[in-house]
Amino acid sequence: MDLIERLSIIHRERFGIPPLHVVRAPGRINLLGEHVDYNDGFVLPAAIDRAAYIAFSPTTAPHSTLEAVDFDQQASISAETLPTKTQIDASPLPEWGLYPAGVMWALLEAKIPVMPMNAVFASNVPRGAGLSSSASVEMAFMLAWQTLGGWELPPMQRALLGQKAENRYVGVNCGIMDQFASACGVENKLLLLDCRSLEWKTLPLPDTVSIVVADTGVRRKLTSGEYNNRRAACEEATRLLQRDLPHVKSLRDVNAEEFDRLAKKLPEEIGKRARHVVEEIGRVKQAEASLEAGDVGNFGRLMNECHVSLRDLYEVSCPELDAMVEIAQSLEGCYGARLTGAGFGGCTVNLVSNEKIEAFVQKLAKGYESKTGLRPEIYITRAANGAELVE
Ligand code: NG1
Repeated sequence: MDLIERLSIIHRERFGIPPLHVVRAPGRINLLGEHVDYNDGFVLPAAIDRAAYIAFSPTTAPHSTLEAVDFDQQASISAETLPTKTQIDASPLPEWGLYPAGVMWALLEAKIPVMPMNAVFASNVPRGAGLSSSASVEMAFMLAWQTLGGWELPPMQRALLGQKAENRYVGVNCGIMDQFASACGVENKLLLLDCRSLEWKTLPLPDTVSIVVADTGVRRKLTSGEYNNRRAACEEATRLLQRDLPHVKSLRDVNAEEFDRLAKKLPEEIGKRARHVVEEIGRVKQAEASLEAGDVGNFGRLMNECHVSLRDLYEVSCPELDAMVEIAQSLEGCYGARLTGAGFGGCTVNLVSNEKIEAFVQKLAKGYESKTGLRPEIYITRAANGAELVE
């Protein structure tokens, strides 16, 4: 039984009627431009064919009742319970409930009406794997409330409100990339986003290659501390570079030559973090030209360089991610492989020739298991549409 059918059955069981609608909002992979969204840089993600799904209907109750099928838990929330992060019975909101509650909070802050609903939801985006499961849940709830509310916001506006929910309600200081990809994804296309101006366009991925996601099975720990610490290093680098380059507002404004000239003035660790960001933004610009010219070879090389930089300069990899990348890069048909998302565990993303894909998946799984003793989950994915009404 597929997920939508299952959700519809559960909705009927819980609420006595079939759902009025079903929405889906995808997770994402990022092909290039890692840890640059919060430095006003350029990113190159794609929405994927794994998503959060919500089956829902309006209710005359004054609150929304939400059931997370993956956790087998329910939570009831309303505008009154938002400030205390509790439910209508005053019990604390479960952690998963922070995402829909955050979306409701961000909508109300923007003076957008939120209609009470009964909803059941589930996701096949693995959690904590660098595939933006949280952004997909936020974008799915945003679309569900839009569908019931009779208002309509452009996808980028929904992404911005989702980011606000995550930053200010959930308390994760993320950039815009994840919500953007989940809201704005386009089937079979990569998305090039300027995280400063928020202008974006699609880029083609030749149909001779596929995207393979390899989950190390290692879940990141202590990430928010490490993530915030990397952000702080970038802010510090910006502040120090401003002494010589007063026009600089973020690392996005520093070019490679300027950085080479001034790097010695930075403390070693700050210099390494900033070098990754400056060079990574340069790589995304090169990637744009490579993809427009259909040069997958060069694009793959840029992905490989990105992994080295994340491993050695930004220091957000881990032995399992390095093993997965190293094995992938040694296999026939692999153009590029690197960790995707924040790092410290989770998934790698691989660009692989369609002709070699079956052997690639098999050999990567075998090689990784014999090296680490862990059984990875490896799947071929394709670039999918952003959040949409399915029924
Ligand atoms: P993931 O791995 O999806 O948590 C995080 C940030 C992104 C971006 C990447 C690194 C969150 C929710 N998202 O992604 O905004 O900065 O790391 O490129 O923290």
